[in-house]
Order: sequence, then C-alpha cells, then structure tokens
Amino acid sequence: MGLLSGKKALIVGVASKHSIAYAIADAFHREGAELAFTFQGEKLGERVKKMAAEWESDLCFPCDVSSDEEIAQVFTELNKHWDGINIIIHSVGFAPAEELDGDYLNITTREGFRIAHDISAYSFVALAKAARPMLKGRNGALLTLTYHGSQQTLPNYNVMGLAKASLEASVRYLAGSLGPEGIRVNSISAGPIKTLAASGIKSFRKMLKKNAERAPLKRNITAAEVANSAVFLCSDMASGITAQNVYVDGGFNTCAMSLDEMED
Ligand code: NAD
Ligand code: 0WE
Repeated sequence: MGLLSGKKALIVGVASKHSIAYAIADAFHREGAELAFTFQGEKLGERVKKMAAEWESDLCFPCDVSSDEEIAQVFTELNKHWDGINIIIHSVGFAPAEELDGDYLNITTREGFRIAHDISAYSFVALAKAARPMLKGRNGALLTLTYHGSQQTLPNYNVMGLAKASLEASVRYLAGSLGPEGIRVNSISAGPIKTLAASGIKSFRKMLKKNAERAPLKRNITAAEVANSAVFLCSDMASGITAQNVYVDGGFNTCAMSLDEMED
C-alpha cells in the first residue's frame, strides 16, 4: 500500500515535465493518491490534460490564481466528482520579468510588488479559503513551495524574496486557522532546480554551480527529491508536523562558506 492510498490531492502549478508540481504528481500517483489538476490558461490546458491522463486522472480545471471566481469554479467542479479533498499542492510563483533583473531598489515597482505578492503569496490563502469546506474532517494537508531568497538576499530574486517571506509567514497563520480542523499546513524550501520559472533567470547555471559547491551534499537537488519530501509531509506519517518550512536544498541554507569556496 502506498503512503497516500485513499488520499485525494489537488495539484496547482503543473506547467511542464520540469515543473516541481509534475514531480510531486508523479510521486503522489506512485504512492496511490487520486489526483486532480488546475492549469493556467488554455495553452497549458492540453498539455496538462495529457499528463493527467498518464496518472489516470481526467480532472483538470482552468484556474488563474489571481481570480477568486476561477478558484471558486475549481471547487464547484471538483465537488461534483469528489466528496472531499485531503491534499492541496500550491506550486505557483510569479513576478513580472522586469522585477527579477537588476538592483532591487531601482527596479521594484508598486505594480510589480502587488502582482508578486498576489500570485505568489495571497493565492495560497485564496485556495485554502475556497477548499476549506471540502478539507474539513479528513486529515487534510496543504503544502506550498518556497525559496531561501525569503531569508537571505541574492542577486535578482528581489521582490520574489518578499513574496516568499510573506508566503512562509502565511503558512504559520494558516496552520493556526486550520489546525483546529485537523488540517496541517507546511512549506518546502527547495534548492534551485532548472524549471520554466528558472529558465528566464540570467546566470541560473552559474547559480546552480555555486549552490552545489557550498551545499553540504556537494550537489544540487532534484525535483524528485522535493517530491518525496512532499509525499512525507502530506502523508499521515507527518501527522504531528504543521506550520513548518522544510528545507530540501542539500543543506545549502546552513552554510555561510565552504572549504571548496576557499580554494578557488
Ligand atoms: P514552473 O514554471 O514549472 O511552475 C510555476 C507554475 O506557476 C506554473 O505552472 C505556472 O502556470 C504557475 N503560475 C504562474 N502564475 C500563475 C497564475 N496567475 N495562475 C495560476 N498559475 C500560475 O516552475 P517551478 O520551479 O516548478 O515553480 C513552482 C514553485 O516552486 C514556485 O512557487 C517556485 O517559486 C518554487 N520554487 C522553485 C525553485 C526552482 O529553482 N525552480 C526553487 C524553490 C522554489
Ligand atoms: O521562485 C523562483 C522563480 C520565480 C519566478 C520566475 C519567473 C521567470 C519568468 C517568478 N516570476 C517569474 N517571472 C517570469 O516572467 N525560483 C525559486 C527560481 C529562481 O528564480 C530566481 C532565482 C531562483 C533560484 C531569480 C533570481 C535569482 C535566483
């Protein structure tokens, strides 16, 4: 029996086979979960439906997370197929590209700040709000994806760092709201992974190299490793864990400088 047998999971944030959400869906399917998906815009619709079919799911709903109406529609539709829901994966982040290339103070705008926080942080709250009735009384687990740029600065992550800091604080407050209903809320802080969201970022390759050099494990992590941690956090094996951020980054966040960096 899989670690997630009998669990119903909604996965938000599959865009390609490189998506962290794709790896999570794959691991969840392996562990026996039943899956449903949302996709952003019709262009991604066909692609996501094809991937869902590989995991024996035909539950795919359009959802731009900036729209409360689209979010509400997802749960109206889902309610027709499922009597409840056990797990929600939130694997969404976005800031306008101009916000992620240059000096923070020079390039951050009111509108870029708003969008980054709306799509990357508020959307988790919006999903939790809309899902609450379906989550009740079934050992629910919510999980979101974050990045260490929330805690320490690095070039170009800029306003996304603030949005992730907000998201991480929101994990704790959501855990407080939903804990009495038996619902757990956690995040995974992943090390850098080459996905669509990373492909637009200048010198991402260089960043991967620097990360591997400093990380205690001396390598970068894979989406599959993030996914296995997601399986654990959303399974009943983690029944005592809520309001936590778990780093899946090879230990990078704990190391200020490594011997390898000294030898350069
Ligand atoms: P990805 O591009 O595959 O996934 C990002 C997803 O966000 C896409 O599916 C996209 O459709 C969705 N999205 C963006 N705006 C949306 C909107 N308005 N409505 C609905 N969906 C929207 O990239 P990824 O790396 O898998 O990113 C997933 C999560 O992981 C993000 O929160 C990201 O910040 C986080 N993360 C990524 C890395 C990394 O290095 N790749 C590291 C740590 C955390
Ligand atoms: O959270 C992210 C990426 C988030 C992201 C990426 C894009 C690219 C395309 C948000 N918005 C956009 N908007 C676009 O138009 N990561 C953790 C990956 C990432 O992004 C970085 C990183 C890392 C790591 C940006 C700068 C520095 C490091």
